[in-house]
Amino acid sequence: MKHIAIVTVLVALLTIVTNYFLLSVGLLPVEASTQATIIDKLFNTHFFIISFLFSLISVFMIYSLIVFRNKKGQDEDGKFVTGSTKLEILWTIIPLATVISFSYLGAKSLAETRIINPQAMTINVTASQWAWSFEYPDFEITSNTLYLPVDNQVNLQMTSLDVIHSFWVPEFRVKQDVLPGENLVKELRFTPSIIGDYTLMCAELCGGAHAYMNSPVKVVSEADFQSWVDLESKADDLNPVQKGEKLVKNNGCIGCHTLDGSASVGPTWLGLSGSEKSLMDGEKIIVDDKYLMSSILNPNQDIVQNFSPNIMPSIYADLFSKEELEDIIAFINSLH
Ligand code: HEC
Ligand SMILES: [Cu+2]
Repeated sequence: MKHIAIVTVLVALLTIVTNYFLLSVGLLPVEASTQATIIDKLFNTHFFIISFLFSLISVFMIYSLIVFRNKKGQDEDGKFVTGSTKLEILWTIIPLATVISFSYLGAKSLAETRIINPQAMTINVTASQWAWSFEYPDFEITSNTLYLPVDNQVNLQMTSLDVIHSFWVPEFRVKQDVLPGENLVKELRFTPSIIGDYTLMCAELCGGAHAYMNSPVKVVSEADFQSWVDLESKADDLNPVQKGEKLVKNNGCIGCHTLDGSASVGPTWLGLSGSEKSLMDGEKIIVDDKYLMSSILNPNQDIVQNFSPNIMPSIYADLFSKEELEDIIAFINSLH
């Protein structure tokens, strides 16, 4: 009985210490959505159970190793113990009850994170290799930064143009795979609760530049959101270069092309126009508007040396109007 009392005290102490360590080591980033609070409650319960099980096993093991060691000169066989029905019933019922209560807690929390607010703002999210684009149908705005008004539920309607991607902002805790296919729209709802800058990451390995498939997320006050909407809605007054810049940033080109001369999946656009380029078939050309236009419309026609064919999507002929293509080319021409 003395041993059981000592072990119980040791298990309790080690559980508290381990749990304190797990909570203070900063495993989870800040809780920045109402859903995060619900999910972290689950996480914290798990941390506690993990600490308890860890302590239970290691204390029993180490205590037995030390206290019940063979004394010097003691070499007879140990006591022979057959099964204990009492113990076996106990260690079946306790884990079973634990697992069942967790499934209840899990289902309840999942339902809580999915409560629908009919006033939620809808945003259409499009993922592609390797960029995110956000369309706000209420305001006719398309952006490559996800702007969210604080304390308002958003309803993301998400689809992919190519492969499976996954929407994940660690601070919001919720995550949703984004699937390709005409009618495969995936929904994700959450309510950001802390004003600040976050990063959206793709959480599904989706090809060469997957690791760079990040987008800024800005949670702002209601007033700041309104002024952003007003500013973006004036986009019609932009000149062609500014329009082109918006188009390339909103349509994923920057996932593969850089604007600062550094290498990426595709050639950089800095100093592109007017430069001499070697193509894969050995031909040399001077980059002009005509070449740029055909590079965007038929990416597999002229392949730039040292770059791979069949990487740049052939979807832009359908995606852009002639005017938009000219804006894009004006923007590329402005990069010197
Ligand atoms: C998935 C990656 C990817 C995306 C997205 C992409 N490109 Fe490309 N792009 C490439 C690659 C790789 C090349 C080089 C091979 C070739 O010539 O097709 C290229 C070549 C080009 C060239 C010729 C460049 C040169 O140096 O001669 C232009 C212009 C271009 N892309 C424009 C665009 C525009 C505009 C968009 C967005 C509307 C875009 N690309 C989106 C990968 C991409
Ligand atoms: Cu991705």
